[in-house]
Amino acid sequence: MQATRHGVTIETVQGDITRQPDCEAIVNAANAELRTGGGVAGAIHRVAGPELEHECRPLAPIQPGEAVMTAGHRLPNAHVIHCLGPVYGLDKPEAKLLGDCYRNALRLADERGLASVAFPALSTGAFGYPMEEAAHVALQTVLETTPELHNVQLVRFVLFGERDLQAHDNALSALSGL
Ligand code: AR6
Repeated sequence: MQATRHGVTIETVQGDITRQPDCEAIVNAANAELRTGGGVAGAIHRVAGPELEHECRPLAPIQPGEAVMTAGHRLPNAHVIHCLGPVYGLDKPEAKLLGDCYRNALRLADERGLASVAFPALSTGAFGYPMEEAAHVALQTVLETTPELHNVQLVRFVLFGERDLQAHDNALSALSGL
């Protein structure tokens, strides 16, 4: 599904975040130490190679809601934006912290002049955020941030499963009036 607001196209696809060669940056569902891990972080670090952890070391630790940028190393993307999502039920208020991740990642990409960013569904795996609630926060935040973006023209949500894609499509159509 696709919607365009203020010159920014927001799209949802099913796939793997490490296989988005047409995006200048991909977003990592990071841990505070910016080390490799399970899920998205494991997949990104595996493809990027050990140079990514090396570059991350002086940037850690990060706080929930924060975003930092590195190079993509052996990934097909020039940049990785590392976000620490909230742990559901622990880091509060969850919705504010999850929204901060999307807002801060988009602002960082825009400041660096990037045109395209791909996000996974932050916090919805190991961190336990329910998919429907997380999809609503993610889409709402991206839609709200579009008026302030000068360089970013494409925001892609890359969802692992069919139901995850459906949750994001539902949120996008409800929020954008599609
Ligand atoms: N591409 C797209 N989505 C994926 C991929 C992939 N390759 N792999 C998993 N997902 P998670 P979190 C989905 O756990 O909840 C890590 O161990 C997955 O199905 O990666 O923010 C870190 O080290 C889920 O819907 O991120 C942290 O400690 C979503 O991506 C912690 O987990 C996010 O799942 C971060 O937890």
